[in-house]
Amino acid sequence: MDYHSFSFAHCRHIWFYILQKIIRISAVKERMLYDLKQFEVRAGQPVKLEFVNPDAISHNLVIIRPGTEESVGLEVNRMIADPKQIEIGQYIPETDAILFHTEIVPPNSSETLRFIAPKEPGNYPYICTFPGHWTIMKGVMVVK
Ligand SMILES: [Cu+2]
Repeated sequence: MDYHSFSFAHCRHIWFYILQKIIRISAVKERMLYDLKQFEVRAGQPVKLEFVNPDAISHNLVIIRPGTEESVGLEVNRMIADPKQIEIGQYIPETDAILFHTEIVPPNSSETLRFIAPKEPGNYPYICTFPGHWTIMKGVMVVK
């Protein structure tokens, strides 16, 4: 169940807030890195993830299925070669390998993602799909 199919009535239940995992990840200034390389959540746990970008260039945060880093990255590379995609400027390939993602977050701004962690335990990579970043700018969400 993803966040969007989670009804508001449930969200307002006190247990939702008690069980919710709050994560804050920042881009590292002048480096193509996240300040958090790994975090843990429980399977099916509500997650509030704040992504902060204090850097001078744009970044995003894209959570993908285990083992799909290479294939998503290659699709991003293909998008970069497409002038139409550069104009759109979001670099989110149409693939079910992508579970949750922020928009491209401009310098000195942030975006908060709310989602329900996958039910399947595993290592879910998160990557920045801004052109040229995905091979370096990444981390792992460990679902237990
Ligand atoms: Cu980036």
